[in-house]
Amino acid sequence: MNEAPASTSSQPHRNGRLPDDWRVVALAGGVGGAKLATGLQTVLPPGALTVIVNTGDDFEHWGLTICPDLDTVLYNLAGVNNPETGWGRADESFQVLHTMGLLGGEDWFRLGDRDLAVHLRRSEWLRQGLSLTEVTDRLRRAFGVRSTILPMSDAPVRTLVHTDEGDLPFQHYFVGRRCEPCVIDVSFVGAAESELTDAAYTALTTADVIVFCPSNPYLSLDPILSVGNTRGLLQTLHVPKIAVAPIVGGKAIKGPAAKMMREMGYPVTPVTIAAHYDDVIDGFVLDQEDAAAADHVRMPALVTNTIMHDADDKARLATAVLDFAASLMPRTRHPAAHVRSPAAIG
Ligand code: FO1
Repeated sequence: MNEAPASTSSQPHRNGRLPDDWRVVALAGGVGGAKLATGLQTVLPPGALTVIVNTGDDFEHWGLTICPDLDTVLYNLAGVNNPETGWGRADESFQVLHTMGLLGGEDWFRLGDRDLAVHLRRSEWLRQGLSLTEVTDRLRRAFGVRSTILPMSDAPVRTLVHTDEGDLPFQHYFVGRRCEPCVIDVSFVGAAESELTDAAYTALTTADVIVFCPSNPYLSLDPILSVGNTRGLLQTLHVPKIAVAPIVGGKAIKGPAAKMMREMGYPVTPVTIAAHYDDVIDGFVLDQEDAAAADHVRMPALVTNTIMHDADDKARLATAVLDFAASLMPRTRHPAAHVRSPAAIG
């Protein structure tokens, strides 16, 4: 089966400074991460991209295992995502959800009919004893996606949002309560005891470039960094590690990142994001609207247009990120010789 209506595999890949055989790993959450991952897939040679995806948003619903971020990345890389929401399928219907509501079932989380088939199949394969990594790869192949998609962990990790209304499981905070409660802190239940999958570990330790996609740092990328000793592992990897700011002009590109930052007492600027990743990245990309903030980022910074409306925007940003990574290469490959440029220190 190939569910993808149109593979992007025929698109030419970039001819920048990055060698063709480089392996790129993207760390991604939901919609923002999936957009940049799609751009990276477009501009890289087939098979060069691996996306390690947050599974802290996963939950059990209708007796099924739902993995929203894995599915968002899958649908975007396959080109079958809903372009308005960024999550879920295009050309979706909601007959099952409607009937579920009529039967008194839970209908606050909008599972579409096409989407539901993925949850049914995933849950069936998990019950048969396959790992989430194996299930995700089966789905990837079925949808004709040429990039590797990996869950951060095969063991359950569940994001818990500590709010002024008490502790809320992630989807109850995000969808059920529309991110309205005031966030005090976030924790990742099971993360410390779990570990990166072998596939994710190998991808990271053999990567030539690691990209932190413009996902919510606190809800989407922190869960990945919190799995076992992933943060410590990243600190030891001397390849360009580039983060793209999800905050532009004092607002989140999408989702509750800016609101959460205010609630947790952080200035809503890309500088806060760069500082958050300070120990694990060596390059930072921020939007041209925030050009002045680049002077306050304590590492090499690239100022560019980070807004991704369409496929060209995604490819353009991906190319800019990869070229920036290539420009950092000599310094990061030889950390002893790493000299920060005075202009970038600010
Ligand atoms: N987000 C919503 O805001 N409302 C929904 O009803 C909803 C349903 C949904 C179904 C499948 C799926 O894969 C994602 C879905 N999302 C929905 C998105 C999801 O909750 C969030 O985007 C992520 O978990 C955050 O990255």
